[in-house]
Amino acid sequence: MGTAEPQVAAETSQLTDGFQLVIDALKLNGLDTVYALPGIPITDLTRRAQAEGLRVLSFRHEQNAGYAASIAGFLTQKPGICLTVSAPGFLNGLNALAHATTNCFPMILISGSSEREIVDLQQGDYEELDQLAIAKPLAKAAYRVLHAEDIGIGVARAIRAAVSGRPGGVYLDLPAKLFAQSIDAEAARKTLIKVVDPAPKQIPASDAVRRALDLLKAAKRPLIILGKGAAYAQADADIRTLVEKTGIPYLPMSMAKGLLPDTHEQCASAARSFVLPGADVVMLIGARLNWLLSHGKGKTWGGKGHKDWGGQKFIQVDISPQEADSNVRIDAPVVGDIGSCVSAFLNEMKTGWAKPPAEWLSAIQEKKKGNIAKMAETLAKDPSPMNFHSALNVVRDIVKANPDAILVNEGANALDFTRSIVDMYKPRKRIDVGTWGIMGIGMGYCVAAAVATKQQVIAIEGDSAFGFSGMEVETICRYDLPVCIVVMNNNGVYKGTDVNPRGGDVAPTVFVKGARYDKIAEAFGGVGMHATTPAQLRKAMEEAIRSRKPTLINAVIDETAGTESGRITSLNPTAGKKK
Ligand code: ADP
Ligand code: TPW
Ligand code: MG
Repeated sequence: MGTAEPQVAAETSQLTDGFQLVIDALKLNGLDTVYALPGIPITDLTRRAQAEGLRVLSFRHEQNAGYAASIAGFLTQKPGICLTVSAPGFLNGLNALAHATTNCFPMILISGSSEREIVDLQQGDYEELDQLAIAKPLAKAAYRVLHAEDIGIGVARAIRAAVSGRPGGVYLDLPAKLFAQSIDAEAARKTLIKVVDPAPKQIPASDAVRRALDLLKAAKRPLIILGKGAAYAQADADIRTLVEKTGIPYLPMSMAKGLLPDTHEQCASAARSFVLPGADVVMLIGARLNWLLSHGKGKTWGGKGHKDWGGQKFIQVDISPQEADSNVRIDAPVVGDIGSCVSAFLNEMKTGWAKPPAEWLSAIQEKKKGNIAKMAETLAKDPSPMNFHSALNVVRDIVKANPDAILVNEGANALDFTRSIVDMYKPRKRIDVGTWGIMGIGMGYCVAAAVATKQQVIAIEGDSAFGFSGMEVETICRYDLPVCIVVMNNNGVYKGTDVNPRGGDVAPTVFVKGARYDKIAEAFGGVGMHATTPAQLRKAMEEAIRSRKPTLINAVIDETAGTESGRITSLNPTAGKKK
């Protein structure tokens, strides 16, 4: 610098850097929470984000941070942000990214990465990995930003990709060098984008709406199936009006429970095995005909053989035009966002609607009555040791008394029994293993549910399921979150009774017997409780909810209770062979 003048100009012009621009871009778009695990090259990003007022939740393992981000996306319709270091941290987070894509949850995995020139020549950089290439097949979209002035575009693209159309997981690769790049602050500010209308409405075509309603009107035994897409859409009042106005019985998929209260008279959950094969026209709203619905065919649907069509006609309401005909013929696809589709149905139905034939409705009521009475009898028993039913009878009462609490649920028997026994009363209050039936979502979901909704969280966890994310109890205690974890402790995967015929090591499904999971909470200053009876469990849960303190209840369950794989024993090839 030869003269004094340019020096002065350089001093007065303000500089910013890559770290700051990432934070500014997130903030500008209302993304105020980050689920993270610090380390090179993102340590300062977590610090500075916190200093700038973002909520930075620091985890013990990236997988749990990722699951937290994914479910935050489901609960809020804003992409959940997970932030990790390069290679191993990225790979730990990748599981959750794939999970988000599979479940149609909006999420952005932001990972720091190593130096491009070295990675591409495979010269062995610190934590070298071609992350972008690896993320691509598992993400809805994947982007890399190389220059600070492109951070605004990169974040904007990631947001749009995550929440528009069918939501999913997006990967954003930010190389270490990017963070330190300096750039004129005023020029940089102009590169940031506040995304306008990130998830535009998609209005269904009127002929598609009419086609669907004509089919539904002509049905003798109609059924509506609500999936987690319907829960995600936040069109709760219109969905309820549609169900009530048509008078059609409905089945909620697991995470759609509570969209209407499970105790609603049109809820057909307690007659599931009657309504699926019995229905002649089925309207799917935000639910796919995947394995969870036996692919829309086979014996579940009244088909003669394993893969035979049961004869139903299907209406499918979905934002993805590719979803229709994925498993069976869809006679009336309605493509659009659920809010717009349901309101189009309601508009078109203004002329009046006749309830379904009384025979169908009364047959369902009959079945429901029988099954509910049978269940009530089982729930009333008080066996010793406590079993899933007597423990879940307590959880059922607690959830009824606290309908705003969010229920997190994973395990095999611990999952299936909870889903069928514990009624939900409000939308988006039940979050669980989702489309893949994965173990490990538990504690990450607890953190995100508590942080994103500020509500009490109740987690019902199989002892195996809990183990996948158990260390995050420290995270829950650190942030003093109102989470009550109940570990259904039956000494193992499915049950604790397997024996190794050769002696020596215990069987692969068996854990340390009589383990005291409650001590884990105590280790971090939380409340640990040990419950061997329903009365003790009730008292412990009531106290946890009253105090809103992080609590872990070790609920001792009869190790002989339950079945292998819970309700999906038939999917297990070994179990199949035994028959
Ligand atoms: P479930 O497991 O509850 O049956 P799925 O995850 O299989 O639910 O299906 C959810 C479906 O909802 C997906 O096909 C997805 O495209 C769709 N979906 C998600 N959000 C919306 C929305 N806002 N409008 C319409 N469809 C949606
Ligand atoms: C990531 C396979 C399905 S269910 C389960 C496992 C290991 C645990 C069942 O035992 P738990 O429940 O939780 O004690 P309970 O009540 O029946 O005793 N790895 C992943 N996901 C899955 N689904 C598995 C393994 C599995
Ligand atoms: Mg178990």
